[in-house]
Amino acid sequence: MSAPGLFISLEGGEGAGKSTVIAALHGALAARGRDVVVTREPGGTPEGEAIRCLLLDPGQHLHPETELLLMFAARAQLVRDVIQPALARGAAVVADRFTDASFAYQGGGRGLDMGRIAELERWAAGIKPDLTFLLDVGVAQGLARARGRGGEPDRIEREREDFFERVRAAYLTRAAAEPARFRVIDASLPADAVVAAVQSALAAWLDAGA
Ligand code: Z5A
Repeated sequence: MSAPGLFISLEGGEGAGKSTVIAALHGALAARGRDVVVTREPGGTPEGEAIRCLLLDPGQHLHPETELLLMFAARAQLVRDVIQPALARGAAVVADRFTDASFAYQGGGRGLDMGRIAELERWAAGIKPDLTFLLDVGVAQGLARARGRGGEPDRIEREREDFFERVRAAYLTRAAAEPARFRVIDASLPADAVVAAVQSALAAWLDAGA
């Protein structure tokens, strides 16, 4: 019998360092013999990547409701085409963002009703991660890192600092409300310390019988 699937998500604001941590999570799970599938949102399927281009294009003017529905449209496709089939065959899915991002950015950042987002979560996504790492870093520090990467900021990266402060607050509120699912990691630390904290929390969770 194959091992049951594991669904792990990674969340955080700008410059939290998700890319480095994803690679470490992949390595740690593969070292335990897991088949690992990494996804990203918005995107992760051909249809979702097309939606991502629209969402991040600075030339688009999207209403908050449009933005929310497009996030869920891409997610609905990803869940059905990639995540559910992977979990069904016993893989570990590592998601670079999932529905918590919609609560944080569209709920916290844009001020949309959290109850409406919860309805979409039930209907369009239909699943929740088993474990969520929230990489938490102060907004100014995260934005400085993201800007240090160079390149033109996308449509959402062009938001003001107060938007990202609301995003961060909404993430922390969700983490406090669901302590069994969330692990909040201090992402202000150097990258190797962040990776070590995530690996240790993952090992503890797996060893506890996840
Ligand atoms: N969004 C939304 O609004 N609603 C939703 O439902 C979903 C998403 C799913 C695209 O997401 C946008 O969509 C995003 C949220 C929104 N908007 N914004 N803004 P994304 O995940 O594709 O984009 P992102 O958040 O901008 O991710 P990213 O650019 O890949 O960031 P990251 O992975 O967290 O950061 P990084 O590239 O790993 O690190 C940034 C830089 O900092 C880089 O140069 C690193 O070398 C450096 N770094 C990383 N960690 C450290 C540490 N610990 N110390 C020092 N320097 C570091």
